[in-house]
Formats: sequence, C-alpha cells, structure tokens
Amino acid sequence: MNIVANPVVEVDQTVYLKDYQKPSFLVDSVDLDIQVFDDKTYVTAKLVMQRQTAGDLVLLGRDLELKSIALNGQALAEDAYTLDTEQLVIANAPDQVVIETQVLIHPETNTQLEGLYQASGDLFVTQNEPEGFRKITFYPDRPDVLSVFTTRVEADKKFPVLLANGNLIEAGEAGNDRHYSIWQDPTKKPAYLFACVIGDLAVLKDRYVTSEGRDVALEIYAEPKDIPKCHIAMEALKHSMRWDEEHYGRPYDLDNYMIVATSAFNMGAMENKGLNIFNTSCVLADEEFTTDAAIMRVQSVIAHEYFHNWTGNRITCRDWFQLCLKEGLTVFRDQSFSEDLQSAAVQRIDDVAVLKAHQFPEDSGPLSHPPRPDHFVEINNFYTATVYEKGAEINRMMFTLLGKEKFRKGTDEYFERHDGQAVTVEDWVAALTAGSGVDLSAFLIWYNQPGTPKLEAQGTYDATAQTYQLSFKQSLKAHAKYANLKAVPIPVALALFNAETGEQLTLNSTALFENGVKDGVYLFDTDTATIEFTGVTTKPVVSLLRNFSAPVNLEFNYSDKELAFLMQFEPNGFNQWQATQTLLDRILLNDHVADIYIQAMKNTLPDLIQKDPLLASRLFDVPAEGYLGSRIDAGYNPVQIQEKRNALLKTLARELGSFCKDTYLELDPDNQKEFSQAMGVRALKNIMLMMMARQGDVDAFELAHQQYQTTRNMSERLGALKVLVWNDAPQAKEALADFYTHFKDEALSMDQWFMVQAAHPEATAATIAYLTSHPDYDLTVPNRIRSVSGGLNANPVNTWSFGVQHFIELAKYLDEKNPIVGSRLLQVLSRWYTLAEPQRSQVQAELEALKPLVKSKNVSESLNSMLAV
Ligand code: B3K
Ligand code: ZN
Repeated sequence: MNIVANPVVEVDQTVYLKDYQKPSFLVDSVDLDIQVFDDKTYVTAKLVMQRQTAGDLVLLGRDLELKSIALNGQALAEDAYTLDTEQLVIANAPDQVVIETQVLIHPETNTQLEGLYQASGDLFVTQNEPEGFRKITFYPDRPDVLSVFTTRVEADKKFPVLLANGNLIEAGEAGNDRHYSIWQDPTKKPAYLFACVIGDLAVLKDRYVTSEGRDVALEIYAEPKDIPKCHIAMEALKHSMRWDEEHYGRPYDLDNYMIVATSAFNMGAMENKGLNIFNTSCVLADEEFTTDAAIMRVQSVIAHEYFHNWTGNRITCRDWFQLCLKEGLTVFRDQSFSEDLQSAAVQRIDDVAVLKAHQFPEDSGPLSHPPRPDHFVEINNFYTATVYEKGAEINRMMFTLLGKEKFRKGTDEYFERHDGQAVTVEDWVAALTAGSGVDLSAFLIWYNQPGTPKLEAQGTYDATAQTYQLSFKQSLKAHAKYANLKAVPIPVALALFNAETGEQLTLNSTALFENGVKDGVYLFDTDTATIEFTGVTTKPVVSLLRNFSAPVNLEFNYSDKELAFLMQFEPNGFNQWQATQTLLDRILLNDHVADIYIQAMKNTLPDLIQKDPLLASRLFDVPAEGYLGSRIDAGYNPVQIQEKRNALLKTLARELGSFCKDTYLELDPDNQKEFSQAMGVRALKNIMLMMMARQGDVDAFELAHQQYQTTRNMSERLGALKVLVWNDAPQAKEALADFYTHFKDEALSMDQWFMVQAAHPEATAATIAYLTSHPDYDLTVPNRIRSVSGGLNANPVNTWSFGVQHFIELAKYLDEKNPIVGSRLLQVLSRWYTLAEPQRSQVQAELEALKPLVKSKNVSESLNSMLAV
C-alpha cells in the first residue's frame, strides 16, 4: 500500500474551466487526529459524507502512506478501491458514507512548504491553499466542498503550543511526555483554510470587542525575541477589524483570532480561518529592525488576511479558476484600508507603481493570462500580479463608476446572497449589479481576457465654437490562446484645467451625462467614441485617467509642457506623479530632452517638500530599469537603458545643485508628527544622499556614514548603507561588517544585508557566489533566496548576464525541493525573447537546456509557456 508520489509530466495535465463538475460527495463533518513525532506524523481522518450527484467517491491524496481505510465501520478490501499517486477512488459507494483513514506523512522532510511541514526545529505549520490539504490526508480537496472541522493535535511537550482553527474545547495529557488539544471550528470551510500549528512559541495577547459585542481574544505567536516586534501588527489587526465593520458592515465571527509567524514560508501570509499563518516578513515590524516600507507592508498584509475572513472564507471560490474573485476583491479592500492609513495619493502611487512594474510586463509577455484564466496545469503558478493586482483594478473600476454608496449596496447584496457558499466571478458581478441597480455585466469581459488595453485619445479645441472634443479608441494585442477579444468598459476619470491660471474647470455639457459622464468619469465601452465639452473659453489642459481609473496604457498627444503643467497644477498628488512618470517615459524611451522635467521638478519641490514630504519623495521616482525594459518588445539592450537612466539621474542631481545637501541638512524626521510624514522625510533624506553621491560630492559618504552610525532606524540605516556600498565608498566595508555584527541574529535585517550587496549595480558573478556560499545563506528559507535573487534582479544588466545562470541553477535545484518558489523565480527570465542578439539566443539556449531537466508541473508549465513565444 506504499505510495510514493512521482508525478510524471508526459500526459497533458491541463485543467479547463469548462470541465467543471460538482463534486459527487459532500462532507458533513471531518474529525482529524494529528499525532506528530520527530520522524513521522500519523493522521487519522473520519469523514461523514453524503452523495450529491452520481459518480465515484474521489478522495485526493499525495505523498501519503495509507495505513488503513474503513467504510461505514468495515475495513475496506484492497480491491474495493483504486489508489494512485494522486487519488483514492471508491466506485459504487453508498449515498451515506463514513470513511475512516489513517495515513503516515513526513512533515520533517517536507521541503516544499506545502501541506504540514516542519518550519524550524521547534515549529510545525501548515500551508494548504490551494492544494496542500491532500498532502495531509485523503480528502475531496477542492474549494466547493465545505465542512465542519474538529481537530485533535498531539505532540511531545517540547512543543507547548498546539493550535488549530476554531475554539479550543479540550486539552490534556497524552502520556509519554506528550499532550493534546482539541479544536472545533463552527464555520463550514473548504480544506484549503484548514490550519494547525505545533511549536514552541511566545504569544502577544490583546482583545477586540466587535460591533455586535463579541469579545474576541487576539493572539500573535512568534519567537520570544520577536514578540516586541508584534505590536504594530496587533494594532493593524484591531484597526482592520473596525475598518471592515465601518466600511463593509462585516464584524468578526469567532471568539478568537490567531496569527502565527514563521520564517519558512513560500509567500506573504495565509488567511486560514481564525488561524492565519504569516511569513515573519509580513508580521514583524519595528523601526530598529525593519524598514518603513516593510512596516507599511505588514499593516496591509495583516488587513488583507483579515479581510479574507469575509471575502474568501465566509464566501469562497467555487473552483481555483475563480481565484481572483477572492484575491482581487481582498486586494482592493486592503488598498482602500491603506489609503485611509497614510496619504491616499501616495498609497495609490505605490499600488500603481507595483501594477506597472509587475502586472503590465506579465500581461505583455508569454505568461499573460486573464484575471480568471480558463485553463492551467499548476494552479500555484496563477497566484500572479494579474490575478491579484489586475483583479483589484477591476473592482476599483466598478467602485469608481458606482461611487461609495452604491458599491456598498452591491457588496451588502453579495454578502446577503452568498454567505456560506462557494461562488464564481459571475455571482459577484450579478450581486453587485442587483445591489447597486447599475448593470455591470460588461465588466466580466475584463475577467476573461488577457492583455493590457491600449487607450488612444485625442483632444481638439475649437476656439470659435468654444468646444473641446475628446475622441477615444481602444485596442488589444492578439493573444495565441484567447481569441475574440472584445472592447472592455473603461472608466476614464478626467478633468479640464485653464492653461493660464491652473484653475480646474467645471465639466460643462449636456452631452456629458447622455454619454455616461458623471462626476468627471466617462465610461468608454465601445471600440471608438467622441465626447464634447462646451463653454470652454480657452484651450484647456486635460488630465486623463485620473487616479489611474483603469489599468490601460494611455496614449495621448500631450506636449511635454502640458505634462509639466499637470506636475505642478493637478490638485491630486497621484495625478502629479502620473504626469511626472509619463514625462520620464518619454525622456527615457523616446529621447525627449529632460529640461522641461527638470524645471518642473525645481518649481514643484521646494514647496511640496515642506507641505507633503512623502509625496515629494515619490516625485523623485524614476522608472526602474526593469520596468523600462518591459516597455521594449524587441532589440532590448539593458546596458543602453541603464546608461540613459543614469545619465538622466546625473543631470537631475547636477541641476538640483546645493538644493540636495541643503535639503538633507534641513530635514529632520523627528520634527514630523505623523509616521507617514516622518517616513517621507527619511525617504527624501536618503534620496538626497544618493543625489549628492551622483554629484560626486564626497561629503555624501561622510554624511551617510554619520547617519549610519547615529541612527536606530532601519530605513535610515539601510539608506545610508546603500549609498556607501553602491558607490564603493571607503566606509562601505566597515559598515557592512558592523551591520552583520549587529543584526546577525535578526533574519529580516540580514535579508537586507544580503539584498544590498546583491543589488550593487556593479555586482558580479563573484559577488553572487560569495553571497550564496555565505554560511548565513539558506536554500530552505525562501526569504533568504529572494533577498539575493531580488537584489540581483534590481539591475537588469546583471540579471541578463551572469544572473541568467543564477536563476537557472535555482530553478533546477528548487524544481524538486520547492517547485512553487522555483517556478516563480524562473519567471524573472520570461521576457528573454525581447533581448537584442546575441543575448537573446544565448538565454534561449540556456532555457532550452533546462527543459529536459525539470520534472515539477510548476517549473515545466512556466518554462513551456516562456519558450512558446
Ligand atoms: N491566499 C494566500 C495565497 C496562497 C498562495 C498559495 N501558493 C495568501 C493571500 O493571498 O492572502
Ligand atoms: Zn489574499
């Protein structure tokens, strides 16, 4: 009966949305008994099942050693079922069955970090989304099978903490220095939301009383030394709970909410019902050990996982094709939460920057897929920027169109209709339509199509008639796998400004409303259209796609001067930033001269730095080399892009002259009341130091060194360290050594130490070899792998030279050890075909050579798509 999993990829393993069928059996209740030993774990499961439709009884299972199986109390003979590496099938099962199985599993050797695994010497955790539960026990492991779970966890007393979902109903001695606890989760849930934790951890406790008066015990579990770093997460949790009550009318539904931190985790965090498991990088936050950006991320991920309790857990997905139903909506909700937490404009800037840096390139390359794909080989490959970020944008577009009140009516309807169900994207859009009274069905097109639409617009002013006309055209690039691409509904938020005074004009035209324009939002949902504004007395400047109202590539024939105007006069900070980015795209990709941009920066910054340092810091954003590269579809030469970008930064630094040092010396984060403004000041000071270094001002190194030595804040320390290391300053070596001595026991800080060195613009293969053979480099910890790989990939010139080997070697190694992470890292090379020769052919040859060596569905699906261009 021993089954050793060895999935072979020769047969076509593609799964199609169109083939969806209801499960033949549902599970009324599950009783689990998990007994953990040093060298093995026994899992006993009792499933009470009922037939729903005709068909075999199918239990999915992978890497399980079946010890016993009984059906309705009778041991099942071996010929009464079939068993292979993926499933156990019982034909002709009666309509009511109780199945009892016992299996043996090996969490202590599970390096894939999926199912139940040993995360460290004193911690076992689970990760079951999407298909990990089948590595714990035989089960209909699919999201449309919801059940009530009772879990008994038993282990040696060296693991004092035994947790599972729901309420603790019993705990006690199990003999032989062992103990147990029994947990019951009253809410029905799919198996991917099951979690248990066995470990030796400390806990931070708090309470929260919901709007319904429920007194909820809040607990964050982490290593004892990390407990002081859990307070920001705890505050963010309470804040999220209040926010969801106020904004969506959703109170929490259990008496406890637990979060467990582990450093061995494939992604950010997991929303298991009442028992979230988090990567330490998304829960530990502390000015001394983690950066401001990490602190913001912790707050948003805490909110994200909490918000899943309603959008994901109470209402879940019918099948994994619907992943963006829960992820897109929950990302939209966490983005809105973060907009309330700091400056809304800056939050939007950061979210759009992520979208453009990750989702747009993904959607323009061989891995492009719709937010709701219609086929996949390995669902783990679809936790993508498209599913998450573009999914969020679809919800934001509908929100923009409906406005707050109607959107709320729509979400109320969704919760009312579907609480306790596993549903589809269609169900969501239908509920939103019914609740708001606005037909949103056309937005389904967005869910089903790949690619970033191109939105071309043109403005014509008629001085005699005093009218301003805007004509629009939309198009999408053809896609090999998705035909019949249709026009999508694009909400275009817009404003007109008086070009002389900077004053915003009232949008004035009866045609506006007839054409669907309201509150400055025009819904463009055909291939082409023209709208007209009347009573426009002078030629206006138009601001289009305000707040990035749709995830499209806008092409509008702005003059550079008009963009500079918007940089200065747009009242909304996001739109100022957007104008700056458009101008920079033109300078860096289309050879426009930089003068207008530099003058506009000089005009805008002095005031802005005083008024809103955080926004001012973002105005210094210059599109990353990777993003610029992703805008080039053929003949891409990374060195050329790097040179252009450096030249622009150098010119900016030179032109700003003494302003950089003056600003650096004048700004003091301690003078700011709000955390977000202090964060802005720290960011600005670090930018000023970099600028000074670009000016060739040797004082930059002295100031950076002082900043490094005197601060207790990680953003300041790291900012200074980057200036020293990336410019090979004389103080760099000593600072790196000092950092190591101070932080060698702090994994998250050490991730930064690795990252800074890997991201050195002049890093070489030897730098990477030094880092990856360092005693603190650890291939079993994804955070550490990502710190080096991510740092390396900050410089595409390096990625596409010696980096190719690094990524290919990693994919080869992780293919077996941790294919989820291996596949993700290999995707860094997905735009290889855009490179200029001879690099293009060289990388292609290396990818081709990898093909016969990989076995996992994850890596081979990515590699096959990447090579099929
Ligand atoms: N739902 C999880 C993601 C699980 C990823 C599995 N490869 C985290 C989140 O989006 O909240
Ligand atoms: Zn999520």
